[in-house]
Amino acid sequence: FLSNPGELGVVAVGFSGGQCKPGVDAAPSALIESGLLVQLRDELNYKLHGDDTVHLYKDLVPKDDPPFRNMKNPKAVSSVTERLSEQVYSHAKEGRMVLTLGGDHSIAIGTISGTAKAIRERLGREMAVIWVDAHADINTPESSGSGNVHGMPVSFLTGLAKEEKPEYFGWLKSEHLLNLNKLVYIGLRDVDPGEKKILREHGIKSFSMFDIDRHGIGRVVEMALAHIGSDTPIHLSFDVDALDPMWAPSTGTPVRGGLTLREGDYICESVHETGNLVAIDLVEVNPSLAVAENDMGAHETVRAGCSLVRCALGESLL
Ligand code: EXY
Ligand code: MN
Ligand code: MN
Ligand code: MN
Repeated sequence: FLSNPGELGVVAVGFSGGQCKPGVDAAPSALIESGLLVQLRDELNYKLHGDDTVHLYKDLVPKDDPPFRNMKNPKAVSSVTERLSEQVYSHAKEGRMVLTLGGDHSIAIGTISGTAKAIRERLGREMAVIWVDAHADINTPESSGSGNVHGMPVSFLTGLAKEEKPEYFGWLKSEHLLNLNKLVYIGLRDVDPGEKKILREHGIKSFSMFDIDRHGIGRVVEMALAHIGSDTPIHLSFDVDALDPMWAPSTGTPVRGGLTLREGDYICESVHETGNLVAIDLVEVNPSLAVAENDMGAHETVRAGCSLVRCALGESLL
């Protein structure tokens, strides 16, 4: 194992500034209230580190935060992810597996940069990222049509998007960055034209829903892990919208034709089985987006999110 068995750093990030719909900041509390951390402690026998408070980072969100290079809430997202990067780094540096409960997917700028830096220092290695999502989240500020930073984290993390000013992600240094050939996508089905161009030009490894239909989830995960190589530390960043809205309707940008819950769980189980998992993010659960009055969407989505996390942390091991 590349992290100390049974030691888990938990960071709960109640942040929604990477997109425009309120409610995704309430996800960590909803996941925790539904019993996730208690299950990890009592059933999966993890020793949990870190406070059980949900971080809202209110002190880091400026009153005045006008768009910069087309990005919305740029200072807020930059300073929250900078703080989060340090939190994740300090867990990973101690050899703990790190679980981050988001929040929208912009927070991955913080989590992945923090893990990447700690793994470089602790193991002298470059880590890989498995990005499970309906979307590629690799727009640059200039290619983005929405200006929402949750559609851009991968471009900042790989150095495709660069900015010198520290208050606009200039705090990201080379030790925080992810190598483009250590990135693998699974579940893509809504990728912007500009993003397709980036994926193509850089030869980024991606498995879309088309590939999953063609080969089956078992073969796709096998190919994804083969691309990464055995013995490489893995950060799993799981956007709940990778799942079909049938399983996870309460999310900001649902796209039909996605993974079944079982396929999502299988990805998580397989990554756990490698023994190389060093960090996991669960993002984009938005309990306030119910589809109809009284519907069970939020409850089902929270339940699906808990299942993914438990599978990544070894629940299914016999
Ligand atoms: N590609 C679109 C954009 O850049 O706005 C949609 C991004 C949705 C991102 C969600 C969280 O994965
Ligand atoms: Mn995403
Ligand atoms: Mn997504
Ligand atoms: Mn689209």
